[in-house]
Amino acid sequence: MRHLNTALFTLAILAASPLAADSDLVIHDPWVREMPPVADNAAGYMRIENPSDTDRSLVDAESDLFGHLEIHESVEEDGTMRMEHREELVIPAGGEAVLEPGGYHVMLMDRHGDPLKEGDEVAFTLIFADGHTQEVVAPVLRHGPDGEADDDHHDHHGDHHGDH
Ligand SMILES: [Cu+2]
Repeated sequence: MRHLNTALFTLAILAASPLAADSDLVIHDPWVREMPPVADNAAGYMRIENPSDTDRSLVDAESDLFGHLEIHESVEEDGTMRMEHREELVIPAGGEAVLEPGGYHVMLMDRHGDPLKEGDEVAFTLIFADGHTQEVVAPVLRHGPDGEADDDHHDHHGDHHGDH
């Protein structure tokens, strides 16, 4: 009986730990930019809050709707926006990381299904360096939560993806 109890207790810990880890990061206002019909790639944005006392590091992401996801940062060079692949995005302890047009984003690449349209929702999973994961369900928006203020970035972003 004692062995059985120990086994059950271990299972309970294994089952509970991913949930406990998930709950210490808070995803705010996730959204994915509506795609032009010809595009295979889309960009996802959000704010990730880390109320814990350890730095966390976003290293990857995956989605059933896309073949390949990457962490990108848009950088301006000689007046032109382009995107660079980043190995990680650190969310500092007690702080936050902001993914927004013109900066960091989750790049959803190699679309499997129909292009994303405003009103759709996209589910993807954030993967952290410590092995924990976080599910995100993001609405697809044409202009983002702030309206039209970021349209300049959008145009550059869209142009870049057309080159793929
Ligand atoms: Cu990108």
